[in-house]
Amino acid sequence: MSNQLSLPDIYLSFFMFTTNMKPDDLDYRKTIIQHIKKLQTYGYTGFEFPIAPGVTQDYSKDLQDYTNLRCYLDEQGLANVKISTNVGATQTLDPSSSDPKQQQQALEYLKSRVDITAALRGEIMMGPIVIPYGVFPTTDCGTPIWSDELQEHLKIRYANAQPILNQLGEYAKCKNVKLAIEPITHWETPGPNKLSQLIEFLNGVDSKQVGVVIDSAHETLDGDGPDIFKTQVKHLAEQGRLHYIQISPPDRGAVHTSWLPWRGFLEPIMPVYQGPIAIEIFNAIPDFVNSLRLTRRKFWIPGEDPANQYPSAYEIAEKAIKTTQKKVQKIIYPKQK
Ligand code: XLS
Ligand code: ZN
Repeated sequence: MSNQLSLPDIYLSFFMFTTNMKPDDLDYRKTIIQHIKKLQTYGYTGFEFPIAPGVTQDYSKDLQDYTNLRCYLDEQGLANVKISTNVGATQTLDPSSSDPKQQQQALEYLKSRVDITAALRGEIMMGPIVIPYGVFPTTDCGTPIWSDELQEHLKIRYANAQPILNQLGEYAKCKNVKLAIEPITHWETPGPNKLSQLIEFLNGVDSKQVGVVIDSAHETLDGDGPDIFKTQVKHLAEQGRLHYIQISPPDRGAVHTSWLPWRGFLEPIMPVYQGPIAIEIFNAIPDFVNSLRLTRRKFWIPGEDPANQYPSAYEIAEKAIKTTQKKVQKIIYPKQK
């Protein structure tokens, strides 16, 4: 029996190494090349680049820097390497703000990130681009807002953000970039935490350029379980909004030794999704240790850290892709051994 499904591209998130690609840093460019060339030998065909918000808000400089970075990759023989971008809203660049001026600034910022994605020849820009990542709302006196009150608060914020995301979607369409919004666990961010919340949000956004990334870590922690998940994936695929998939274990660490519900997660996805699968591992780099309360050891980074007896970032990345390929293969070709 012939099977129409083919194996997806597998990307690795640069969160294994950094939260900032430092596109104007000529030394770091060489490091990027070193990582990519090594990781290609394991089978990675693309990479997810975190695009740091930057401090200057000089978007034309940012665009030039990332354009130069792409040129450099091309010159180094990496023209075939695919790139997606990981972008977040920030506390001051927040499309869900109730201040129209801030919303416009957020729109300009997010458009600049679409431009960067296109300059990298990327077709997917993903991440928490509706509510700033990790910024938990408080009352004016600083008391945290949770549960029902939080959901009421978020209703207003989502309604604020919907028209902005729609405009961003129209802009991104001209640049051939899909926007994949990520539901993220409540341990990390106030919302959207669940696919159901994001689907409701998207009901108020016309542009189908605006869709979702489903990350297995968040889905496992905050999702609604395998039965509802099936119907959600089907619905999103029918809408043309299933833009991106990330494989990340619940502890955000090593993939090959994790409780990842491969079958329940991938079975509904694989028949309706043709895009790449990105492996996202949060290495214990300084930017993550506090915010994610990482107790585990750092996977030492070749070229940056002294070698030790524990696994390196490369070893973890190699085992992650092998495991993922095996699991995907089992679902696409269930009869093969
Ligand atoms: C997490 C996300 C990522 C960051 C925020 O799963 O993929 O977007 O956490 O930048
Ligand atoms: Zn993710």
